[in-house]
Amino acid sequence: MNLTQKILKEHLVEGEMVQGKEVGIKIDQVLTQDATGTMAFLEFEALNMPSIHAELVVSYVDHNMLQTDFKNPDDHIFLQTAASKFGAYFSKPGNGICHQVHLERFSAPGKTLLGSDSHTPTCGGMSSLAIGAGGLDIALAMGGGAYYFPMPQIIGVKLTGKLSDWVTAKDVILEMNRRVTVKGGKGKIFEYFGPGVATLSVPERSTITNMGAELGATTSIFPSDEMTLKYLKMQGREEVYKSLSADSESDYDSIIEINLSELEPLIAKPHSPDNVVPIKEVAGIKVDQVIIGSCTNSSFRDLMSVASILKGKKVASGVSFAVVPGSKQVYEQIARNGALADLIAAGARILESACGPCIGMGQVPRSGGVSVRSFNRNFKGRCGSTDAGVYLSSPEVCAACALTGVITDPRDLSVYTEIQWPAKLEIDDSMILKPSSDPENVEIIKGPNIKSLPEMKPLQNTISKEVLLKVGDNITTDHIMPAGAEILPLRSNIPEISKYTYRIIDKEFPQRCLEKGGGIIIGGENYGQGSSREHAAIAPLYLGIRAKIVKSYARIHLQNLINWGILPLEFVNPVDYDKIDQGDELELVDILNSLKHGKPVKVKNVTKNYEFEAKYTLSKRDIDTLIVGGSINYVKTMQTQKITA
Ligand code: MIC
Ligand code: SF4
Repeated sequence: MNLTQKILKEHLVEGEMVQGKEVGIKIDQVLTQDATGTMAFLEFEALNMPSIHAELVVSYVDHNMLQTDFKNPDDHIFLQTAASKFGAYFSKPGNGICHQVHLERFSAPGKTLLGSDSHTPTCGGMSSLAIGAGGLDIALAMGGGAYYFPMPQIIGVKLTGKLSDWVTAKDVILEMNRRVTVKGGKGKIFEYFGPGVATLSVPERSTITNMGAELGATTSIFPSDEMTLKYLKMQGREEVYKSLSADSESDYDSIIEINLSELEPLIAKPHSPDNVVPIKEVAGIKVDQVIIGSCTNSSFRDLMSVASILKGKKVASGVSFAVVPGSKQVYEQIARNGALADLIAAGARILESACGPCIGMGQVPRSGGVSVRSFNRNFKGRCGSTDAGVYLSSPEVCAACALTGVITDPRDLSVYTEIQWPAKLEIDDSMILKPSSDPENVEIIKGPNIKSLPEMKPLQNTISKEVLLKVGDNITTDHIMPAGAEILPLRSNIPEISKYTYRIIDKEFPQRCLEKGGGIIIGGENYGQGSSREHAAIAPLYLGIRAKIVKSYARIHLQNLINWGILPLEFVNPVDYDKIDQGDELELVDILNSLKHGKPVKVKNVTKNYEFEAKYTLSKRDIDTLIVGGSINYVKTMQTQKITA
């Protein structure tokens, strides 16, 4: 067996490990972050679950960090009290980005981890089977429920050779993005193996598995070996170590080979993480801003490398340069060993440990500006400006650009220095709070920004509605429900946040939905790629969207639509996509019967007077969930059935 199959087998509670068939797995660890966590905990409450049953649940605060009014601090205290009452650990604001902290302090080889964030696969670098999901799936897993998903194909990624100086783990995943594209990983798990693996440290492996999210993959994973043990020892957690790997090469559905020695520094151009070219193709472009940080590249290794490049030098006059340490541990470590002083002396603006600019929380580039970042996503508008161009590259490339003021191949810089890791890192878990030992007496504090969940209604047999929006391929959840400093604080207030739905594409969309009493959305390939935010399903639901018809869906968004009772249909014939226009009146008939019998749904275009068929990729559980109006209703129905039985 390969490593993925081994972990899945050990956690399988339902189904068969046959590609495409639904499997249910036991989840050992759960992580939430504040921007999705408020919903996850409200949903956990709505499901009437008295307390947490998963082995470990950690609630992180890392996204909504700006406290410009009461909203974000209200969310923080809600999350802190809810964690304390229900039995979760709480990582305080300032302790770091969920994925970085989880990797350092909690992840363990062979564990399953479900996280309400699409970059949860970061812990795949620690040999965890780590999957991102929407809030409702998270709420169920916190209660001890299984996580269901279609059994993916397992793709082996064989690494040979060794990275040359100035070529990094980021270049490995950028190369994967270049080859596989943002939609090529759907329904796949990428499992790394081969002699090159041993040359990569755990944080480097985690850079690769983190940005595997940008392939649309279910997750990515590395074996657990001497490097894993070394990292766990530095974290003082060697007791969780176990050696894990695949049995043999022949165990993969297919194999991709990457010779690390042949890679060169790469960069993703605006506005997609798969728009990857060798750095020399864009070298010389003037740069206005450089930022190092995000869950992809903000580890001790990354910041030490940047500090050693900048030591004794100054950032170019035209560049605004910011550094965002990934965790308190990283921050404290570089402060104590002097690297922070080197960064400050070079002219860096040091931010608190958080997602920050990666999610548009500050540091928006100037109009038409060029920003080079060590992040994982450069979707249009995500940085807070729709006309700025964001490039994604390694911390080393970022440092080179900061020094010269233009896009620069770091190989043109000075001599390369190896990073020296200490035998043991600064360990201080005082910002991770344990759950209360007296939960009965903990009061959950809900400020005025925390509103209740929208009502979920059973699916109707006929939907007769207008097409209120038609969009193209690769629409991201950042398009559907943008983030940023203005909108993110509304994550626990659906009526308010719904006013921003599709804002980047069509500002009038929410108003149109309200005027028309809801409608249908038409989309292209890979619809809903990117983040796990279920607000991209809940806000349209609140506006009256009950069905979408697209060419294909991204994994997490599809599950979020099902969980919230929005009918996710797909075109059988792509030509039908071309024939529909925004404003057409569609009639979806005999929906319930079609779903129950596994038949396509008939759609009549009333405006243009023709009919076509729409298909769906849904398991029996998904269909039952949709019919009753989403996961909360489904679980309640199951609970009632159990009681009456
Ligand atoms: C992101 O990187 O887009 C986010 C913000 O971390 C999201 C979660 C969210 O929208 O809250 C993700 O990746 O899932
Ligand atoms: Fe935070 Fe950015 Fe990572 Fe998302 S991708 S978890 S916003 S650092």
